Amino acid sequence: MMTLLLQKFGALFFLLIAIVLYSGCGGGSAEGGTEFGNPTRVVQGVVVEEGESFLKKQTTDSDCPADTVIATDSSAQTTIVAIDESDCFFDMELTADKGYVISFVLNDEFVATLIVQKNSSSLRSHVVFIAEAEIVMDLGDITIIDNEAFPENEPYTQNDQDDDGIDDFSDEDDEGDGVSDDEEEDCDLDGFLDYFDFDNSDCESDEDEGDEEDEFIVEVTPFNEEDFVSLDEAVSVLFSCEVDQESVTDESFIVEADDDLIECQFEFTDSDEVVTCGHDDQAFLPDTTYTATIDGVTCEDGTELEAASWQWTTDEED
Ligand SMILES: [Ca+2]
Ligand SMILES: [Ca+2]
Ligand SMILES: [Ca+2]
Ligand SMILES: [Ca+2]
Repeated sequence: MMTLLLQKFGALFFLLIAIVLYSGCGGGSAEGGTEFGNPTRVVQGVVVEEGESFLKKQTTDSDCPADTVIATDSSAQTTIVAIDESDCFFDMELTADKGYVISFVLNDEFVATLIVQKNSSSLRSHVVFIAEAEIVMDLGDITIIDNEAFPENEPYTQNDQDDDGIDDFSDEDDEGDGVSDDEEEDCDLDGFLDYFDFDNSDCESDEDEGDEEDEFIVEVTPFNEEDFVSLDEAVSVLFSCEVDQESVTDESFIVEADDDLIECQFEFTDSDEVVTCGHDDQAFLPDTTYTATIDGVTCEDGTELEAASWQWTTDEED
């Protein structure tokens, strides 16, 4: 049985709990999540609305688009800091050599999740890896557009996990273990790669997995268990091989909810490694859980790709 049916409560679910817990502590900055004795690194940035710049922010007294930052690791530990309301600046100390989902909150309500680029050809990612380093990780102006937040300075350009002088954004094997980034597995497709995911409990045991020669899904968007997904968001899959376009059909790539079946318009990148289900004429239903199932897609050379299934929940209507 190769299908991964993933039922896990993801990091964003815990984010919601964190918001509830935080709202009960009456404001102020709660420090937590850094483990004693482990190296830490400071992460800083300024939250801005679309079209604003840091300079404008300093000369106007418009309100900040968020008042709180929450960093959630793969085991749902959170670190929460307040954003300075005078200049919309924050800094937070996080345990290094871990990945985090970083989210922004205003008046106890979710505003946006930080979206980053791991390299020039990756799908968008919501997991920020923080490598150990002496220097601060400076995200610069963080522009909030709808429920996504985009950093001015990409975090992966500020990491060099294997200290070889090539930053993680440019390095094709970040931690220098001989396995290229494109082949690193994320067995539950939640954006935290296996080697820094502290909760792989929903992944199949080694015996169930195929041999190492198998081709597989490298990453997906929306991520497994993502919340607040926009109603028009396309579903993209990065495969570990060039796919046979003819094997991608409404039977081998299904996107559905209990009461809704999405009619995908499939698009392929030039390299045929990324397949996208566009649905411009048919938005997702709001506040609904969708499941994508890939089963029967093959590589150009005929190799069968591992089947997988993952899910996400859409945003409420605007
Ligand atoms: Ca490197
Ligand atoms: Ca890399
Ligand atoms: Ca590697
Ligand atoms: Ca994972």
